[in-house]
Amino acid sequence: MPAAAQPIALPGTIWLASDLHLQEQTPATAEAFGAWLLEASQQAEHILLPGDIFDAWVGDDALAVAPPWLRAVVEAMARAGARTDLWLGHGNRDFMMGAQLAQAIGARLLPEQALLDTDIGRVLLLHGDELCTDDLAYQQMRQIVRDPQWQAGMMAKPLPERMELARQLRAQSESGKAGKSLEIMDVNPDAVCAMMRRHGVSRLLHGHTHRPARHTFLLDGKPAERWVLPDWDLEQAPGRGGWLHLDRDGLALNDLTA
Ligand SMILES: [Mn+2]
Repeated sequence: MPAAAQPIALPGTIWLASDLHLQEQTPATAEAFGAWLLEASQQAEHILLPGDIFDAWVGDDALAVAPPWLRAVVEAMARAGARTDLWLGHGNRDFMMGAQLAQAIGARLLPEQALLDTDIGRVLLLHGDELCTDDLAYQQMRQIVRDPQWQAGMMAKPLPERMELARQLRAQSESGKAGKSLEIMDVNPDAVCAMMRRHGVSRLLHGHTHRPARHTFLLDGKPAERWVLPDWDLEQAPGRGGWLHLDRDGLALNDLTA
């Protein structure tokens, strides 16, 4: 996939959510996501889901044997996709989501670095993991698993084997994170500036770091901003979660639990 694709024209209201990390053990988060999708499909012209909606995705052929919780999520996404312009992006967990899933939910796949022409001008949308350049071990693994040849080799393996591999990768990632500092797992400021320069944007939106915020700074002497999407976890009260709202009046971070 080309890194810098053509800008996508998205006039009107946009709702964005990422990092729900849905899995069998997150029924409350999945239910909240279903309710959010319904509201989003009524309020927004476009729904953008830039990655880690699922805590793991081992291939679209898993749809055929989807457990009830996953079927319910996919159906909720499909209902939203039938009403609204729906876009799905890859995270570092669900990077194997493909055309079959997109088609099943009536979505289109976002490029890895998505330039969006919105009512407030051009913005760059990423999942965000590629900006965490201080985490060398992660970036090495990212290069491997995002390689189309590696993915094709993966898809050639039987589904149960891929499920087991995903389980192992997740356990590895969890234990790997435990030994890393919080700074290493955040975005690198130089990587942010380089990415924004490369695309000629003053606004960057991303998820991944689970640190919802609006950061303002100067990029080559001009005002710039970076909006970070929140992660979701509604399994224990009060829980957390939220989304980014974009319309002609600007951007706003909305708290789901407020
Ligand atoms: Mn992520």
